[in-house]
Amino acid sequence: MSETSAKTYYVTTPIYYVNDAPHIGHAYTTLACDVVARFKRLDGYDVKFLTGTDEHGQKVEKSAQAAGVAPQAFTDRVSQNFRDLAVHMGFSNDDFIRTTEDRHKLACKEIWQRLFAAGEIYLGSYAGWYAVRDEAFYTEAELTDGPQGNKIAPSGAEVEWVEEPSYFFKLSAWQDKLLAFYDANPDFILPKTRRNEVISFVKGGLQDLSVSRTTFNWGVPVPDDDDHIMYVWLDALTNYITAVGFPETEEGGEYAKYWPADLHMVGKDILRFHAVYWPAFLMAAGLEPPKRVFAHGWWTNEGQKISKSLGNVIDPFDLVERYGLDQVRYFMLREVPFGNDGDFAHRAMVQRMNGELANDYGNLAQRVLSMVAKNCGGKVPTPGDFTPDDQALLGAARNLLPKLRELIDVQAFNEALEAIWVVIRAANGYVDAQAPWKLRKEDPDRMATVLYVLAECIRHLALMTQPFMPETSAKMLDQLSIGEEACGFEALDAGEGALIPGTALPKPEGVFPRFNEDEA
Ligand code: ME8
Repeated sequence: MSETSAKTYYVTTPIYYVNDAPHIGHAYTTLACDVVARFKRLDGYDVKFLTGTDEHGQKVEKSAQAAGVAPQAFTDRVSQNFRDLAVHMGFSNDDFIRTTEDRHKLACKEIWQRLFAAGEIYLGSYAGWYAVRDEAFYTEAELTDGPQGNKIAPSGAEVEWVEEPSYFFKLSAWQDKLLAFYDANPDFILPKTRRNEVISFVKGGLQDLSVSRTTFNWGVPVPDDDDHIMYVWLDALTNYITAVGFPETEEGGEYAKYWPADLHMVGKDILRFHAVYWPAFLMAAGLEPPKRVFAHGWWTNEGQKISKSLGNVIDPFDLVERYGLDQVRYFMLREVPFGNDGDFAHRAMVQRMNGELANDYGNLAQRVLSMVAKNCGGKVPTPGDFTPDDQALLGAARNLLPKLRELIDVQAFNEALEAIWVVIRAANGYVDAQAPWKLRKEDPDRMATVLYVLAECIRHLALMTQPFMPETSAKMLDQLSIGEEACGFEALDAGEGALIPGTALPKPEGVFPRFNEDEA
């Protein structure tokens, strides 16, 4: 493994505000990262997959006050809900960071000191608009008038006027360097439309950014000035380097191994922080910016914007309970081109669950494995020579991996699933065309070959659906008597992992139940 262990991959989710219970947006962002992390691990990479919670700032402090609890006790409680979500959704994160941890405060102090020492931070005073919900500063020009004559941020959040002493980061000085950086790294921001938005925002001119607050104290104190706490976004973004051991950057440590991160996955609403502020902070502190920021879209619920006031927030725990874990994982990544907004509709969920999962994929496996159980003594059949049709199907299955690699590397999950489904549909067409049930009497040797080809095709499919649907793929692989040691993508290569004729197989069982409206 020495050749493959050199390949590393670091993927991160945003760290979630603990003002609220986990919702579909959180589950979605982390799911996308989970699929990438699982894919890369199966493909031989040494992966670090990070998620966690953003626990400082005014928004969290206010939520704690509303709950009548001290902020630390409040964050302890809510942070746990996010850990529970990770378990519930089968997320395979390697670390879970909380910004209230000592390791993180240490990293924040260090990045501050580096910025200060480099002359990138100066003391001044801030007078302007602030939205607590977004934890963001807005210029007058960005605001619109709300229904009561109040000012509203582009996100719809309420803003308040703030005047206080503040440290500033010299963001204005980074405009040209950021534009040069985007230019030199055309895939730094994906999708492309988002990249264009960021570039025009930066071209429009950058103002220095307020990076400390004095009117509350739930945050990391500014080194050498206790009156200030660090702006929650500078604190929060730093989590990505805390988790790889910053300020320890020595050879042999995690920072040297994993930084710069390969992928920061974020929602479209927080792209500016990740694609403008974060690379500027890092470059100003003499550190390397990440390689990619991908901004995904937002979900609506049955066509309606999701909001607490509308009472239509989607609870991921309920979804899994209702439809099944892998079904939900599949739906979320299949339903929309990743990057676009999507709608969570019950009808669409059931259609995919019954059509693509139960009928196309589940039925293929169930039909083939039942025929093997009945007609081949429950053992992997022994194939004869392969016909061009056999070779075409096997070839299609074997050619999938390079395609998936390319698609996963640009976070095109729905296209990756479509590529897998092209092979599933081809396999179903092959079953119908070859009609192995007829061959049983007419030509049992040919039947054995056909069933072998199909079982081998299903092995490929089950291996490649693992990142998306780990539980059901594992069940399918069990039914093919594939041990854990043969579940990595290297088993797809040279044919060494191919099914061995004569291997006893367990009794087949369906793995994708249909959703039955009446029973539900
Ligand atoms: O922004 N559909 O935390 P957060 C899809 N703490 N995604 C959605 C969504 C929806 N309806 N609603 C929200 C923060 N999201 C900061 C991050 S990182 C250094 C700090 C997504 O708890 C949203 O786009 O508000 C964001 O990526 C995440 O869920 C919510 O993050």
